[in-house]
Amino acid sequence: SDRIQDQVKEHFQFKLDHVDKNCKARAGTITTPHGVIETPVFMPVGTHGAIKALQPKVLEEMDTKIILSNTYHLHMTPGSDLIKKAGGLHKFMNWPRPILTDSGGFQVFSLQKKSIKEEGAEFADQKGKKILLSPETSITIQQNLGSDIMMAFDECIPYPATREYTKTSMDRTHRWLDRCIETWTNPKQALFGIIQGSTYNDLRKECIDELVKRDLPGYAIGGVSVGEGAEWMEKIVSYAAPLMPENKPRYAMGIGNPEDLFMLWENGIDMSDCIIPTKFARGGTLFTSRGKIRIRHRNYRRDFYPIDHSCPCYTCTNFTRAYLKHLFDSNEILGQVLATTHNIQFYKGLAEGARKAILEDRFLDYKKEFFANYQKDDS
Ligand code: PRF
Ligand code: ZN
Repeated sequence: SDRIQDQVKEHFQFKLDHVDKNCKARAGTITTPHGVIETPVFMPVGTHGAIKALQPKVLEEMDTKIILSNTYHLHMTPGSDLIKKAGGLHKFMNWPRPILTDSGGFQVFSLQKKSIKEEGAEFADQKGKKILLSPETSITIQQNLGSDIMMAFDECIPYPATREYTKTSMDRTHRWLDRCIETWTNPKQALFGIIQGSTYNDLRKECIDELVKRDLPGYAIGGVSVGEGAEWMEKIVSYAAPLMPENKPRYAMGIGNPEDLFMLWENGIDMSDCIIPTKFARGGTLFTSRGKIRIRHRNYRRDFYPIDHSCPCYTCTNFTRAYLKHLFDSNEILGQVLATTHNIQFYKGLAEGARKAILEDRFLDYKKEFFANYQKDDS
C-alpha cells in the first residue's frame, strides 16, 4: 500500500513484551531509525535542542534512549530551515539516538496572546510579527527537524473547560489531524495522535475512536496535567489508557513527578516526559529514594554522604551533599550540571526498575516498596 501509515511500519515498530499478571503495567520495545527504546521509558526534555546543563555525551553514557524537543521553540530560534540545512536535529545537536518532537500545540496554547482559528493558531513573536502555526507548518517543521516521532498538531485546552468548548475544540483537532496526515510524507518519522477531551469520559472515548480510525503508529494522552490535579489526572488516565490500542505505544504528555509515573505505569502507559527532573535540578531540588531534598538547606552543610547512596550516577559516586550545597550556595554552574545528571539518572532508574518488575510480574510490589521509602515532604 502507498498509505504513509503502512510505509512507516517498515521503520517504526512496537512490540508488547509483557503485561504484568497482577495489573495493567506493561513492558514493550519500540524500534526507530535511530535506535531501540525499551519501555516504560521516561524522556528528558530538551526544549531548545539541548538538555539544559548536560552534554549529549553524558546522556549517552547514562544510556538515555530518547529525548524530547519542541517544534515551537526551534521554529522561533534558529528556524527549522537552518536545522534542515545542518542535516537535521540529530546532527545539529550531535544526539544520535531517537528524538520525539512535540507539535507546538501545547506551547502555543500556553501563550497569553493567541487566536485559534480553523486554519491554526496565530500569535505574535517578540517583535510583534504575526506567526501562524498550523497542522501543515507544524508537520513541515517536524519533518525539517527529522525527529523519529512527530506529534500531531492539537489544541491542549486548560482546566476547567466546558463540555461545549471541549467538543468544539476536539472536533477541530480531528480535522487538524487529517491535515497533519496529509502533510506527513516521510515514512522514517512516525506520527502520533493526541487524545483530548478534558475531563469528559465520553469525549475522551469519542476522541480515541476517531484517532484509531486513522491507524497511527502511536497515541498520546494530552490535555492532562493542565491544572486539574492528581485525582482528575488519574481518573482520565485510568479511563483512557485501557481504551488505547494494545499493540501501539501509549504516551502520556507532560507528566510528572515520581508518584505520577507509578500511576501512569500501573495504568499501562509506556512513555512520558516532563521538565520536572531537569528544572528541579537547576533549582537545587534533588530526587532520592527517600524523597526530594533541597540541597541548599543548612542540614547538608556538613553532610559528606552522596545525594543517594544507592545511585550509580557520576554525581553520587564522586561528590558529597556538602559539596553540592556549596556549589549551589556559590552559584557555580557545576552544581546544576551535577544535580541534573543525578535527577535524570533517578528517573531513568525508576523506569528501568519498573520494566524489570513488570517482566517478573511484581510491579505492584515494586510500587509498594517505592512508596514505603519515598516521603512526599522534605527529609
Ligand atoms: N498536547 C501537546 N503537547 C503537550 C500536551 C498536549 O496536550 C501536554 C498536556 N499536559 C503536554 N505537552 N501537543
Ligand atoms: Zn545520583
